Amino acid sequence: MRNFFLSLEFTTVLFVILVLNASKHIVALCGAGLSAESGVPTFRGEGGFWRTFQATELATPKAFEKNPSRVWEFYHYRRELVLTKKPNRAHKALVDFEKKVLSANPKTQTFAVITQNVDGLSSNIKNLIEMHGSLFKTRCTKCGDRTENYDSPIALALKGTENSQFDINLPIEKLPSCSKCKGLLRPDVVWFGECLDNDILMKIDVELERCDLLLVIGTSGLVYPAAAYASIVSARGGKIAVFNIEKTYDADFEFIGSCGEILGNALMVNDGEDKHEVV
Ligand code: BV8
Ligand code: ZN
Repeated sequence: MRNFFLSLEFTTVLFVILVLNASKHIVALCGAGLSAESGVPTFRGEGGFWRTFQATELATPKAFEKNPSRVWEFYHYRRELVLTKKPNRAHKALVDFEKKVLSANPKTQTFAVITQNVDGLSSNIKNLIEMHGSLFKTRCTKCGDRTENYDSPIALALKGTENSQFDINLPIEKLPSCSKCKGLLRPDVVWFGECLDNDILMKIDVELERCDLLLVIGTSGLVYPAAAYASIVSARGGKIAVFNIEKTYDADFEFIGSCGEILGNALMVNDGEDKHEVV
């Protein structure tokens, strides 16, 4: 451990001693960059495009109303892609850090993970808030039933559409339907222009209210309400530490690099061995 500690950059040592160990209520706010190393495309990178559409164009109630088949082809494509992916070292670092906080005796800290990602790759975290929902949950547009669903494909008619560059325009009756009322299902994610669930907003408020250290990991900070959380925490005197391959927010601590590379060190959960693949 001593040699490992000595190998750490000075800023990391300062961060650990002055901030990480001294903080009581730590929150990690995560974005697409957290899953980049797992091979999940981010929104802003070239992965932000699907067929000829901007991802943000299709993640709207209007797009679903206008062409539910196209939107389901889009979500089917992302489900099938993510089903082939695994959590990476950055996901593991957050899981290991939570274990450390929960097993500390006496318990001196709390830790929560708020993710904007809908890929489910942080599901090993206990205190997890998936603020924008999940690709693997559906909601019935008729009876409102919400269900977890990992079927592949989620509807037979969607099989193979993930490789097509053109719209398939499936009829509604061929799209995912509700097991309770046969109504049309939609992905249980928050679309642009839609409000977040109240219980999610309340849980987030509780964590932000007491947060004295916000770890901002792999997010461009352009989508609200998540984009406002760093300024909310720093306005309350909390510290901000950013982990990103490029400069995004003004922060108390900026760790520039791939979060898979740098997060484990900064959270002191790397045992010095650099394991790429997380089983
Ligand atoms: C709402 C689910 C009430 C669906 C998503 C105030 C001002 C202006 C606009 C608004 C505002 N309030 C509300 C809005 C409207 C809108 C909004 O914010 N628009 C933006 C575009 C300006 N917000 C909403 O509509 C929200 N609802 O506020 O309701 C309301 C409504 C209307 C008007 C007022 C109030 C709902 C937003 C949720 C939308 N759903 N996802 C789906 O996924 O299909 S958002 C989706 O996009 C993601 O969840 C995420 O939130 C966002 C993408 O951002 P990132 O995750 O940060 O990804 P990005 O690619 O941008 O960046 C990746 C970063 O990682 C980069 O910085 C990169 O450098 C870095 N990186 C890459 N690789 C690595 C790395 N870092 C480290 N390591 C690496 N290896
Ligand atoms: Zn239903």
